[in-house]
Amino acid sequence: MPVKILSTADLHIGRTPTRVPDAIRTQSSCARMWSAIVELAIREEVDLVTLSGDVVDHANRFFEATGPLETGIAQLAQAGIDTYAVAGNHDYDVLPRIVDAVGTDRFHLLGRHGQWESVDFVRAGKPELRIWGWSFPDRHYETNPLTGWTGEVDDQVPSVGLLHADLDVLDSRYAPVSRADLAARPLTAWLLGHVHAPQLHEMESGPTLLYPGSPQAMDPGETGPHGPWLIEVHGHQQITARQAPLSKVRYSQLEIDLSGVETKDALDTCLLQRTRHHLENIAHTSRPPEFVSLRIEFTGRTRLCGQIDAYARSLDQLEQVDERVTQKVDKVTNRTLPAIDLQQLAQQHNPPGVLARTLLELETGSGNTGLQALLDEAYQKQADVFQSRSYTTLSGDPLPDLQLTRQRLLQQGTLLLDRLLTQGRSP
Ligand SMILES: [Mn+2]
Repeated sequence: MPVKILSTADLHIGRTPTRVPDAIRTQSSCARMWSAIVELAIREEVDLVTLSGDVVDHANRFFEATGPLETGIAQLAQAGIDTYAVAGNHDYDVLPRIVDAVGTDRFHLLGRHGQWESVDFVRAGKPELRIWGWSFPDRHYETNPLTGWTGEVDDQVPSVGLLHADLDVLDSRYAPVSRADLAARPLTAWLLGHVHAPQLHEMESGPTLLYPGSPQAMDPGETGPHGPWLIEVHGHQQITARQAPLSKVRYSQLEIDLSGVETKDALDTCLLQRTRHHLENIAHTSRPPEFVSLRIEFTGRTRLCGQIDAYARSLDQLEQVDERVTQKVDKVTNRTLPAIDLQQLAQQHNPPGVLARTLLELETGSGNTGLQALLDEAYQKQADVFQSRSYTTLSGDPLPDLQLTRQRLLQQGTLLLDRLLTQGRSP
């Protein structure tokens, strides 16, 4: 009989999804997701639940997280389901405290103080799965946690490793490990935490690597389906894993190419068609979310380029419903370019001609000294703004580099050219 595992990580209990309407936000809290996960584990009659770190959002969430976590742990224990967890960089301190305060002997926090530890899952007196785990001892951990591994792997018992770590980011402050490091340990699977985007790497040989990801999608960067994973271990190298997309919120990105779209009516039709189609695809899956938060990026060359920004502002009113799924536009980015033949325009000896030549030089990067001076000046002006005393309290955004400066000059220059030409056409 296979061992059935419900695997999740990065629950971040205490948080709620951002950039969604209030009603959706409160009913999609990470604490509620934990209750949904517990229900699913009981309904699916899994043998055990694994949590690969960052279960709790932050140390200051002790009281907020303790209640829901305690209730869930008790429900699982009552259903005869053991839970195995490791702490991550967010809850290295608070998870052990909560476990000490409310824990049962069916909740196992593995690898305290950064020391590898294993526990066997035993069924009918027989060990069926060995669970290894390592917990973050501190907010940061800059070395490979596998260097401290002294574990022996038993050929008779399949084993999984729980680890909160940054994969293939070698200078990470969050327990950097490489795929090769993980593959070198003869486990059946690594159930990882830290990266919020779900990732399944099924290797030709060696352990399966799974980042179950955050079960509740929490911000626009966390696109696609999110939810816990159901795993069946049939033997040492025989494992199946599928996601149960429980997240009620889905963040999405949609690129709409407006090349050839030249009138306002055509733009309306194109937008409605593409967004409806996008929603339809999500609504007609087996377990759809309730809410889709959509980011649109317009691209391509179109005569409407200069009007897209104003058009985009009206899209925050757009709400579409299909079955029981609601979709709203969160943000629109305009990367369209005007339908202008730069080569032809660059032949002219007038202001648009000068601008067209500059844009061509910016595009190809092969510039004269004038271009370099322009880039340096634009870079310096941005730097002055970023380093200005007035904005010191607004930290966060890094100073744009020369490459980004070039892109911005191109974008703004193109819009300026569009404006010059449109003015020229008007009476
Ligand atoms: Mn983390």
